[in-house]
Amino acid sequence: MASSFPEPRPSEITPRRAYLRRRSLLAAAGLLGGSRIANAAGLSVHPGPFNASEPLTPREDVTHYNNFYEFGLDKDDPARLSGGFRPRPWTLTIDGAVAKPLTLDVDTLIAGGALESRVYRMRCVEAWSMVIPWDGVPLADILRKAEPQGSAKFVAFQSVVRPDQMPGQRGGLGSLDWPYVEGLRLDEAMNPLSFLALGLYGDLLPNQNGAPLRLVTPWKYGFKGIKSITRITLVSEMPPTTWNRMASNEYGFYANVNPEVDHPRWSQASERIIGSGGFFGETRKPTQMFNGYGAQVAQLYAGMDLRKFY
Ligand SMILES: Nc1nc2c(c(=O)[nH]1)N[C@H]1C(S)=C(S)[C@@H](COP(=O)(O)O)O[C@H]1N2
Ligand SMILES: [Mo]
Repeated sequence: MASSFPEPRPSEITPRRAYLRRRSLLAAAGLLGGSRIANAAGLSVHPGPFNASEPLTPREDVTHYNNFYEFGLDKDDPARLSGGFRPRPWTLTIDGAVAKPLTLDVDTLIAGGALESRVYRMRCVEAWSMVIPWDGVPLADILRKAEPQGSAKFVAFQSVVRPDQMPGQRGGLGSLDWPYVEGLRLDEAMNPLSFLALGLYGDLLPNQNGAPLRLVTPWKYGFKGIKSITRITLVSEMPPTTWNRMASNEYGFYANVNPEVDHPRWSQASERIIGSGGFFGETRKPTQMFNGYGAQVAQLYAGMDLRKFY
């Protein structure tokens, strides 16, 4: 097993005060800022459904506490090391078991003016959580354009491979196999909650959050939310997924948030709320089944043993 993800990394167990101090040192050295320059455009969006009522995680935390191994393993690596990534122009290909294979230009999709905003809870398998305002389009709308055929049972997603722009892809041992891949069952992908995010906090998606577009499935652990997607392929068999390939006893294909099924190395019963740090440190709260989205998704798993299909 080459990589140790997601054994909570030093950046996570670092007391928050020390972490912030480290960040301000980096800022003083001019090492922060990442992609913000390229992403100044405000998006035109309309409010969508399923908005969480919890307080939003501050933008600074959403954009500086990231998992994006293509840019490094530490939480601050993606913001620090993604400034040279060029997410435009960009095309998304949809192929496989579809009547109409498509190649979409992402800027055309954004200019189409149909973006909606959604506030989703996000729960990482490492037992921390955020509440994030995304801007994007329902995944089902995009898949329907390609007209999935009867043989399509699963949806396979693939991230970009650009070792010249992604320092984490240049390392040999100790990293993942590229490209990062993920998958959903077709009915999960068509569920109204499944979302392709193109924006965050009303601006274009920053590089570190998966520019120019990434998946968001808020009832699943964060690692299902594959970033910088280039290809979506409709397939008949369950596709391989990056973390399942790394450690299948720790990360299943479904990856539904489930406080009753612990990770082999830690409890999933509660979560650390990122950005809630005050004088007494960050707050924890109990984790909810399906991250609180059971009303929307529980029927997808009726009759399945969720201890077996984790
Ligand atoms: N391509 C790619 N996608 C990825 C990852 C990654 O390393 N590479 N990390 C995943 C994990 S573990 C999490 S928790 C979320 C983090 O998304 P965020 O940084 O926008 O919060 O992205 C997911 N998508
Ligand atoms: Mo994660």
